Amino acid sequence: MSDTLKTIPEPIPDPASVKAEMLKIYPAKTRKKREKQIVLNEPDAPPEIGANSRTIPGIITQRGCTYAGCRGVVMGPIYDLLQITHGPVGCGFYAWLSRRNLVRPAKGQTNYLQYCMNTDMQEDQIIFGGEKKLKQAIKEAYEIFKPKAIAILATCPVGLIGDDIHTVARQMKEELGINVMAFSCEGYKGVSQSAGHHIANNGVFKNIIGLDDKPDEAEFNMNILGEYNIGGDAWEIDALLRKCGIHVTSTLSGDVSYDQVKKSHTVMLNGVMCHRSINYIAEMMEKKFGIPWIKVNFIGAEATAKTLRKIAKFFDSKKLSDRVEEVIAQEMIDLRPVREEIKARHQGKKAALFVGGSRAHHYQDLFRDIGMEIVSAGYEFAHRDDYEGRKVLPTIKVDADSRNIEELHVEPDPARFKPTKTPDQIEALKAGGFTFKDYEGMMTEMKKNTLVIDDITHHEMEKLIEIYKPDIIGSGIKDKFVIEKMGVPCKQLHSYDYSGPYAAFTGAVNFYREVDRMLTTKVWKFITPPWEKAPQAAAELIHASKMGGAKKGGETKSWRKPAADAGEV
Ligand code: CFM
Repeated sequence: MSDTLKTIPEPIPDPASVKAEMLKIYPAKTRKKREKQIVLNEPDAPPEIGANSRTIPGIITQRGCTYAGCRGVVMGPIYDLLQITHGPVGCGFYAWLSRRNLVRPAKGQTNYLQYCMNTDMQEDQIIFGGEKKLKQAIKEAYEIFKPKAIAILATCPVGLIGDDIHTVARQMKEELGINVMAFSCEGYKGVSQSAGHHIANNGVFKNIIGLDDKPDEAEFNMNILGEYNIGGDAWEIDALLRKCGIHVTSTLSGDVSYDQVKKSHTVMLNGVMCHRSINYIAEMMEKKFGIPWIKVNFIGAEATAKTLRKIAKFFDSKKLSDRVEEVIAQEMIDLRPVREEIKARHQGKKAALFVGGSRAHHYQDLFRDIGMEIVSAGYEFAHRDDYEGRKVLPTIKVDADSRNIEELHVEPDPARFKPTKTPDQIEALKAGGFTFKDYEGMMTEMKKNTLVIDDITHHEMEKLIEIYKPDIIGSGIKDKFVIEKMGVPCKQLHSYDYSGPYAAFTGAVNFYREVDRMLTTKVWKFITPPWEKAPQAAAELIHASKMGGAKKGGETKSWRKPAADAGEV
């Protein structure tokens, strides 16, 4: 990247003063914490960012809970594993199809995704314990569905009252003769859904992976880890790899069956899409079975081409490399004209991204494909390595919240540790510039001085919009309407609302068109952003925050108030 490219063009306000403006309104303690979570980027030597720490009470965060990360994210898409939420019905409902992790089970295969299985915990169970009801629910579910396996997922009250779901699972496993596993993924277990990913990774690794040693017959056989088939993304990736001659045994966890997960240790390579949610399984599979993992990214045309070439290089086959080049060339024939046409309309426009633990990085490529600038980005719950790169892993302090989550001790399997590559082959690949376990993080690919904001608050988002006036924001449902009421289109990048897929080449074209549609629609002209409705109030707010922030019992005047009563600061 050249130096001129790394510097933000002139019209964008100075990020240091934007940061100061965002922080001004906070009480000292909050400001001190948030200060560490908002940094000015330095791509060559990313500065340390505060991440994976507790959200301050009272701040409006976009984060979800540990149960959501375990039940909703990693476990949810395994479609024929019967999953019972032990807890109140609201938690069960929350994990019921809201994420759009689509499935297309083959004929005759079971699909439990359309059900919402829940113990419907009531006051009675909170006082006298819920184990009896849980056992009843498992028996009832077994009698009706006769599933291959059952997972029990804990919600907050389960941990608070001390229900022993692991003993229940053991007893039921013996009684029913099927695999029954329990996940202590109470919502409060960690600071965000990230802890839930780790708990799910541990559970899947201990209880499912390795149960079937028979590999699929394929010359080039791999898993895609950390891909959840939102809006059909995994289908695009699978179809593209198939075109190249690469077989995917298991996509963890997107449109995947329990039986596929059981044999996912029989592949030659793991490609990690979302590093945040699944790096644990990738690491453990490498240690136990000798399967190397590499970072892949199928979001964006250039990123997809780069990933295909990287996979081909790993398999070290001329036939595969030639085929990959042919496929890329073919796909680009369709993609290029659409991209160029849309790029001409939106070159230089500004985007900001605040999503989860990987998409705020991956989707930058898609916006750059059509010539757009990323003015600011951040994750909701990622760790420092997702921002600064895996090289910082040894320097990350393990706090009490992280210590809460079990670290499995994994040894090479005496019979099944069969490395795909010899140490010499690995060294030769590395010498040629190939990188294993290589996630470099979001910051190395962002421009110098762009604002990187972890766990952004609504207040900071509003400030960001007011000052930067981005043309589009990629974010989630919790802030989508706040953003759109300010006159800025928001591309919902979690479930994609109603659209997608956005992965691979076909998905990229869908995304370019969607962004084009959102940026060119005239609807935004009918919305008067608050600062135009009450410019006086906006000016006063800025003045008030310069003078030290909150006034009158902690209440601060906001430009959100109608102009009529916005005068008495
Ligand atoms: Fe990984 Fe995800 Fe994400 Fe994630 Fe998620 Fe998601 Fe996400 Mo929503 S696993 S970290 S916990 S890519 S549900 S499919 S979109 S926040 S950026």
